Amino acid sequence: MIRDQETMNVLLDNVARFVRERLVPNEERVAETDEIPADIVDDMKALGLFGLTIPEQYGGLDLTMEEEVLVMFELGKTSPAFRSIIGTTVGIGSQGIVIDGTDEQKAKWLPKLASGATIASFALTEPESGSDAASLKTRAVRDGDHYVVNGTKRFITNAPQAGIFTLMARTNPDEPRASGISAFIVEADTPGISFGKRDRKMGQKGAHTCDVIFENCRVPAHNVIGGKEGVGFKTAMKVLDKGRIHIAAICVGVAQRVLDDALRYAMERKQFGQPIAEFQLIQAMLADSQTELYAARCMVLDAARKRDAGENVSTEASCAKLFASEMCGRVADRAVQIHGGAGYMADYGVERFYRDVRLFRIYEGTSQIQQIVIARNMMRAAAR
Ligand code: COS
Repeated sequence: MIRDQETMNVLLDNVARFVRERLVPNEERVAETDEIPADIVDDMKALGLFGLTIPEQYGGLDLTMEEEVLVMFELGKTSPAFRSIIGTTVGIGSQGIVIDGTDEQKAKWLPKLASGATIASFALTEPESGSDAASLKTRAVRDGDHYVVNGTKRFITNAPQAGIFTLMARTNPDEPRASGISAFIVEADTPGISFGKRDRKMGQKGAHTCDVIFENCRVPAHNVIGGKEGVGFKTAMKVLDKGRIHIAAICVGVAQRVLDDALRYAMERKQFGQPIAEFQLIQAMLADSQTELYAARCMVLDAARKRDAGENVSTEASCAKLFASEMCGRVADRAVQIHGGAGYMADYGVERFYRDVRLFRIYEGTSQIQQIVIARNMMRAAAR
């Protein structure tokens, strides 16, 4: 749902210009330094990018899902690390509070997230609990008006920058699966929290992940999201349903960027006396990429509109994330191929995207987890 087309056009123009003029020229610098310059982060705050999905009453833009994916189509047209620095605050780090938080929790945290003053991060994955998220072992034991948290969270995006974590921990040890899990808001400077070394990654330089270690960390009981124990896994799944549509939209944006670059290269690069774009085997790669990109864009928009209409989009979110992330991988692979030898060389940038997009098929649920979610939902619907 688009609430006001004119306002939306202004926002999309602003984001597109920001990507073109501020982010694209800094891609190599970010890749080399593994840091997003502070002045760029400040500009992102000024543009309101941290508050895209925070309700207006708390200072955000309160974008609908359709509006959010349209913005991500634009923001995707540059290195994914730029999206990543706002991504957890716009998405998985904040949405637990937005969807299931109490009024007090919203009033306390959302304004700081909307302005970008505080970065939110999502702490679900553990050393022994990845795809099987319900098996997580981090414990939160009630002690008076606090919980004492012990455990380790792994590969946590933006953990080094985070001001708060949406933490999933087990409050009921007698329930080894989902119903024993609660969601918490945990301030990053709470005593008992420490951080592992920054992970060294295949790509997405400038986006940082690390372990977050909780040792007898005392979290106020009123920080249980929604004030209710035992429903934290459901909160996490609701957050991921939304997050998966967001990631699928980013995949569309990045694929568009690399395809644009490949097309430009194919039209400029001459071999056998003519631009290589004139050769049908190159055209096949361009056309297949365009077709798949179009399909992914349609899927993302449809899933977003259905979510805006209040429908359960667990299946559509997984379908969109599965298809768009796999599509993006294929498009990046073809873009390298179209560039030939230049595609393998760092100076042309396309190999960097090839490495960057590999993550899309893994985080916020691997392609195989999306397949499981889709098939299970199909079987449940058929059984009803
Ligand atoms: N929305 C709301 N509730 C949901 C839900 C959703 N999308 N999906 C599941 N639930 C509920 C279920 O209804 C069930 O509740 P009841 O017991 O009351 O019926 C509960 O959550 C447990 O669900 P389920 O039994 O399906 O859980 P499983 O352990 O079988 O696993 C998967 C579910 C595999 C889908 C989940 O673990 C998953 O998504 N794993 C990937 C994790 C991931 O994406 N990690 C990335 C980290 S963030 S970068």
